[in-house]
Amino acid sequence: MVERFFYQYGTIFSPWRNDLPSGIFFLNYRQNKKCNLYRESKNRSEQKRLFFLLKLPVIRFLLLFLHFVIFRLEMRTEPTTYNLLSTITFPEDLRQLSVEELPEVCKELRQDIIKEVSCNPGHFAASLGTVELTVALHYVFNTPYDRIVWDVGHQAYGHKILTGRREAFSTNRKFKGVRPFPSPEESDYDTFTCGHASNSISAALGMAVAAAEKGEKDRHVVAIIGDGSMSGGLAFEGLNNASSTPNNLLIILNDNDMSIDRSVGGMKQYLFNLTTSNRYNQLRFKTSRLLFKMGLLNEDRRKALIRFANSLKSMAAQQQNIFEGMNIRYFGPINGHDVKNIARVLRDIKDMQGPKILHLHTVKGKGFEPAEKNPDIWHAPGKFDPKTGKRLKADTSNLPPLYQDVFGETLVELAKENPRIVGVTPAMPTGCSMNKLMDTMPDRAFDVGIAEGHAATFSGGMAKEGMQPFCNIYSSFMQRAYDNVIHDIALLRLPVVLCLDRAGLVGEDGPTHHGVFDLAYFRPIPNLTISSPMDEHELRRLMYTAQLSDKGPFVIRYPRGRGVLLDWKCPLEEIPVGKGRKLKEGKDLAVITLGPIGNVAARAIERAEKDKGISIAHYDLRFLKPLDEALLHEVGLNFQHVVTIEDGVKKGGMGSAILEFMADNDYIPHIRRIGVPDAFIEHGTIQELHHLCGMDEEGIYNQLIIDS
Ligand SMILES: Cc1ncc(C[n+]2csc(CCOP(=O)(O)OP(=O)(O)O)c2C)c(N)n1
Repeated sequence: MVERFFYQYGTIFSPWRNDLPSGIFFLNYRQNKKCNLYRESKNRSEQKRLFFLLKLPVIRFLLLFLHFVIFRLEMRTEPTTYNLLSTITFPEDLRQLSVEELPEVCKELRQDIIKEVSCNPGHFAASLGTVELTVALHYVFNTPYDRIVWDVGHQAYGHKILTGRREAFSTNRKFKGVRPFPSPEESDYDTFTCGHASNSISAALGMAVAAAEKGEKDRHVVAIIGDGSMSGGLAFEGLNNASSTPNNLLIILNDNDMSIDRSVGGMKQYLFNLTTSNRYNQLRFKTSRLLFKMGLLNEDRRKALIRFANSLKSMAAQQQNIFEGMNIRYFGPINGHDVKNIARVLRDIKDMQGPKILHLHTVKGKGFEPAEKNPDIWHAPGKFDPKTGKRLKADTSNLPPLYQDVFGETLVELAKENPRIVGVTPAMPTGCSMNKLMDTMPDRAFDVGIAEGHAATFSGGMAKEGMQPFCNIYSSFMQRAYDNVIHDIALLRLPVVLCLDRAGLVGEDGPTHHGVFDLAYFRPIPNLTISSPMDEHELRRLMYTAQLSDKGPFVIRYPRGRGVLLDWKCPLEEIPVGKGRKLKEGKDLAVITLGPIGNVAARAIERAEKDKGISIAHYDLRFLKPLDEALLHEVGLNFQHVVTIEDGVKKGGMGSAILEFMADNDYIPHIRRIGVPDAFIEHGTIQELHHLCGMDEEGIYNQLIIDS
């Protein structure tokens, strides 16, 4: 209303309009014209009128200021327009409403998500696509007694808002605030760990079977999984088991044809082609219910009948429904944005015996036009203007590049020279900048879907046949491919370059996404080379080195975010494998670092030397495996005090390797290890978390001066 008033009465220079410069110019032009008129005007009333006109810009400015204040207040306080949402604290409140009121709840919920995420960034488009589903689920099911298991959990913002966290939602993803993904430690409505894709079916099946074991016949369990996550191997394992274990699990397939980037692979095509008629399913459901009531059908006969009906249907449609082929009853596809219909269908099917799947078609980013048009960009868009959809991006032109972009650009450069190079990514082409290779050489880059284990083994297969794969997997998701790396790559010493993006603490995505275990989990594996660059030049040189002949499996880990060099395009040169560098001489203390945290350590060393007059040597180890034994002998022989610093868990990582080396070689320096402690680290900015773990400049400095 306020907005409309000001637009109507001429706030030419409204901050929400893009035409600010031209607006001001227009104003100045009119102003000059009026001044001349004033000077030339003869009678008093005309002068009065023109005087008022001259004051208009001032009045306008005051009105604009008022407008701005009101707008800020509106953004901060509870909008009065939330007639229904403001009455819902928990799903019990939602369940008091009539079905007719649900569309309004959805509208307000969507508005709230847009408002909140625009100023407190997080995952966005996925939650807009599940608004209707979320409302219908909490309306129909008796949550939290009934269990809802979200897959990944990036689509569950609506769920958080409806389950007691509406007020706190402005702290979403902030240090000590609402967690980035549903977590049972935060709420009873969050039933399982969320973060890594494709686990919902297995977890929910476990819960459904547990409920049956405990005799809790009235407890329902629902898994919600996206089409992208459905492509993960774990989801298929869950489906396979669900089809043969007695259970009443309901799986909801949230099909928006998107992963973070566009969905890929056969499952996507399959879902697209699925032509099962909604009417047919409705008819079959109603008939079987009638037959049950008449006593003509029981559970045993039902299964045989379903199989018979499925085969008839497949014959008619000339297509087998993959789910029904597994004895999982299939419903849909239905419109995922018709909340009343979803609620009705859920009511109809919730008490059916046996596993079932409901297929929803949804639009990622629904209700926010820019997000509907570009759901990949709007997966996690950063801050934006909720009215215009303009993303508020900081000027990064004078900043060092993102490590992921250095990877992406260098890969293209290398691939141009080496025809054996191919790129492999499990569903993260944009996230790891493999899209650069995809754009330049589409036939040499492979997005294999959310399938980390497969990505590793697939790379192994290509390497076996003479290709040189660069397989890029986020450090925390690489946990999924542990056996594949040992069994399908390391054992045969296949030359796969495993690039671990997002290694170290990653910030707001929290404990499920921190890439802190890789050094510890890869270190015991024979045949692996494990490296971490301290800066962009080192990353490029390591990538170059890794693809030279006979290097075997080669791990390169680097963090989320930006490097330290503006001029990052150095010549590509070989680095001797297993060779670290002495960055600085010193007498009193040796600091050994691995990876970019070495830059923070260098600053702390400089301060400590200045403040305390101590002399500190600094070594960049570069390779965790093989260890630079000459470098470590030098340290063991010359230093009583050693500090190791790594952006990974202390237990089993680089510090542990150095402790072992010193013990094995009878050196007895006092070793202080800086790294991630033996705990799951919460979410917050990377700076906050480094501070928490004593890994920021201050924390390192304090450790360095302890013995001085
Ligand atoms: C094991 C694993 N690999 C990769 C990711 C990164 N990731 C987060 S969301 C997402 C896309 C999920 O797609 P879908 O399940 O279809 O959900 P949508 O975003 O389309 O709603 C991916 C790849 C992850 N969370 N877990």
